[in-house]
Amino acid sequence: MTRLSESSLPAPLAYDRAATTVGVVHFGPGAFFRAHQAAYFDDLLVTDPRWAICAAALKSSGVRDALASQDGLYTLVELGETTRLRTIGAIVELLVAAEDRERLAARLAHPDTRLVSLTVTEKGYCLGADGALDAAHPDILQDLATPSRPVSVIGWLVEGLARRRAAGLPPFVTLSCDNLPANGRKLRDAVVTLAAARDPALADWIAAQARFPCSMVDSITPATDDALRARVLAETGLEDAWPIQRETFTQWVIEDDLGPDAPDLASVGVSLTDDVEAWERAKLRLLNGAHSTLAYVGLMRGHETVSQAMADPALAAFVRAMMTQDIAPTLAAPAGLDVPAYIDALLARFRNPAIAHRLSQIAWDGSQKLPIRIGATLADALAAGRSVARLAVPLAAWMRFVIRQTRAGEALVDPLSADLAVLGEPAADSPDDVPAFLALERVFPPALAADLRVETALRDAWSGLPG
Ligand code: CS2
Repeated sequence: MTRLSESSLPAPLAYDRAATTVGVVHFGPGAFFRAHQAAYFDDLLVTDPRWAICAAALKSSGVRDALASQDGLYTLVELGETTRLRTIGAIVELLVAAEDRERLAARLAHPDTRLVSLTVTEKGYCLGADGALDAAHPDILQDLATPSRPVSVIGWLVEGLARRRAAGLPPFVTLSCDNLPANGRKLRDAVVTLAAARDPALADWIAAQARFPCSMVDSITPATDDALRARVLAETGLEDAWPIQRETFTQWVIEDDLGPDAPDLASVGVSLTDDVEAWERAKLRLLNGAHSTLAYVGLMRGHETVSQAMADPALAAFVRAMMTQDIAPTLAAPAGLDVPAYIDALLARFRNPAIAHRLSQIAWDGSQKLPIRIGATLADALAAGRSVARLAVPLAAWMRFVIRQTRAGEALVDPLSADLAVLGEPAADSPDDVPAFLALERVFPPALAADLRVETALRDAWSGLPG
């Protein structure tokens, strides 16, 4: 079996890889990044060779090990009415931060590196419940003790920026691509806070000179499975250790603050706007909020994938009602976004029969995702005096999911898994468990937890769920 590599490529890429230079360092080379941002840069390289990518994982060597022997190349499979396969060549260097410290630091401090992007998921930001850097986070404590040997992505950004300042170089632009509201501002605050503990002058330099634009990213990307590997082999005749699949739809909206000397991302379909927060909010609350609802409620109703959950008429109707009646009123639509049409388009994307997007994948990290996806909407609805009956349903379903997983001895994929297991083990799986969950401050801000309307809605929602 022939392995995908530069020498086995059946057709040449649309650009000369050997002539590219690394302009981007990306932290978190998971499936989403390879499905989304890397594809945009792959398009950009056709006209501008300065934007090849060095992809860095913090600890895991899985991506490096899979892709290094195929020259960083991988197959991107777009699943829609027609299926499209393309080879992405934008990643020309693969590093593991914990193993390649000096190379990564040098790459961050290289004059050609102008952009550093991140997909490290919500938990990678090491933020507390208030959205500020969690100074008690074990990785942050370590970065405070040994700043030149960072372990967190925040520590790496500070180290990279410190080296650039020492070398008389301008800062790189830091671009968060995670599903967090105001992701760029949160990242800037976290970086400046950590830098201030190291050197106040460095923090001042970052605050004054570095850019941290916010961005909204979107493309549904189910995890790679053996069926995808087999399909790629069948269609290309080449073995690819880690192909990626995603829907055809892809969207990237970036705050128009990339500064001078930025990649011309608009030329490859990226929207640059002054109103990115409104786009982020609409996407996080409608798409991701509906996703998490389909995940926790859908799993309870015996479904495995998003399209199966959408084929359940009662669940599909519930999700639509939640989007139109509970979430949409909390959104100020940005110019160019027709919210009802957006909801219809999202529901159609969820029904995409070409995609098997596992609900269990979306159910990961609920403690991190739910406050952003549902909790914030619920708080707005309370403030406006509207009912929170429907919005309580995904939260109650998550609580029951935690209890059931714990009882079944299934490990929860969640940074709070230990705390959740402590709640799940003695739970009665009855509405009387609600107060114990509400006491989780990392998930439920005290004001929300103390509001009796919330507890009542959660108890009612719990009783209304199946089983
Ligand atoms: C999903 C997202 O896994 C999840 O939690 O809701 O990954 C979702 O598919 C993307 O944000 C779509 O852009």
